[in-house]
Amino acid sequence: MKQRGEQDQAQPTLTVLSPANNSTISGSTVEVKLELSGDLKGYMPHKDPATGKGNHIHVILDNQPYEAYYEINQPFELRNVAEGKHTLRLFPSRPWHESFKNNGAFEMVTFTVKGGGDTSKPTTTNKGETMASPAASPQPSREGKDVAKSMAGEVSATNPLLTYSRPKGDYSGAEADPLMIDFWLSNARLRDEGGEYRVRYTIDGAQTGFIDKWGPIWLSGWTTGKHTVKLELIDKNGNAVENGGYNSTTRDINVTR
Ligand SMILES: [Cu+2]
Repeated sequence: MKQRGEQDQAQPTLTVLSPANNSTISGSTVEVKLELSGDLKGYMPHKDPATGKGNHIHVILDNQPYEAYYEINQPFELRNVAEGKHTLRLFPSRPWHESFKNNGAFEMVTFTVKGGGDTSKPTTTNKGETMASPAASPQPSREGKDVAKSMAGEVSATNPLLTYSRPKGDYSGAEADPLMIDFWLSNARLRDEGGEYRVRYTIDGAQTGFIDKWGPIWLSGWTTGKHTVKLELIDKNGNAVENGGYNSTTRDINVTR
């Protein structure tokens, strides 16, 4: 903590240079380029090679689990993106994956991919004859991810929007106890902060609780094995708030010892 200085009190402002909002991208590789400004207090994404940890940006294609982007002076490649309309949601995060929640930290852009698909497979004619071989592999030094197939939801950038961040994936040992639940909230205030909304979490389809103040919560007592975590945005009448399907998200996680 001493080494980190004041950076956890930073107020980073994120700007998406690429893909531009409402742009069209040719081909299935989408280059993400970002700029950080504002009151950074020394905050800068970077992975420490020794520990494999560090500040990073959470990059969310459509409503898939986020990818971590560490070296923002180089582009991050989303590879094998399907043809069609997509959203990208991004926000800076600390080494322990807790997001910055100040104004300006969150960005959402919508873009369209033309000629996307599975470029690892050769292009073939309708008779199955190979026309072209797969392109050369991307430079291994470039950060990026082969993404799963997904499309954008019919999402409004001005309506209440809940963006699921953590937990996701695999946790082992001390990492799994406790586990942090963290999310981004746009265009909505929670009940204990002068608003009318609540975030409902449901663990394994059964154990339910509410978050009424925007911040991470930590839950203990995870048994070894698979679990589901669902986050939903709930209005004052107790109903789920719809926004392109993004306001109700379930992730599978796996806890090992
Ligand atoms: Cu993270």
